[in-house]
Amino acid sequence: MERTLILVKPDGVQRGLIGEIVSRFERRGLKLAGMKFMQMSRELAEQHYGIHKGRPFYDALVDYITSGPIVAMAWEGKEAIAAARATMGATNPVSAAPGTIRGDFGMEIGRNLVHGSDSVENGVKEVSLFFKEEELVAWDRVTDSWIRE
Ligand code: D4T
Repeated sequence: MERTLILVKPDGVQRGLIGEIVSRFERRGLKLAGMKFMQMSRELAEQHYGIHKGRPFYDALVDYITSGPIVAMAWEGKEAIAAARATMGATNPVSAAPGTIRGDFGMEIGRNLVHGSDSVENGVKEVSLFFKEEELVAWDRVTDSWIRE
């Protein structure tokens, strides 16, 4: 069972797309384990995007992600990382397929609406950066046998 950290970034919140974005993951069949509405501090943003430090877009990326509130979520399930990334679409929304979140709502790489963890290891790391273990909920979903074999 994998976990992925999904963020509705500040542009998604400001544009009134929280419900739309959450519903894409929900309807797909991923299972919600944690959710919070918050504003990222610069310190958290620098930890979260530490891997990009030194790249030309880094400062703009940290400014953007800290510029307004976000929704942080932990979604889980078998192959949650790949399923979530397919639901989000390519990093640059102009190249993202129609039907994906970025392909339906985005026009700029620096305003790409959502974040999703890119590997199982990063899923574990990123979820623990945003959530304490006791903030994550283990629950039985009555529809699971209709979603999973
Ligand atoms: P995130 O991390 O936001 O889910 O995006 P991706 O996983 O799809 O893409 P990434 O790590 O390669 O990039 C992180 C973040 O930086 C922005 N970015 C990226 C940018 O503004 N300009 C760029 O040239 C690149 C490569 C977009 C996503």
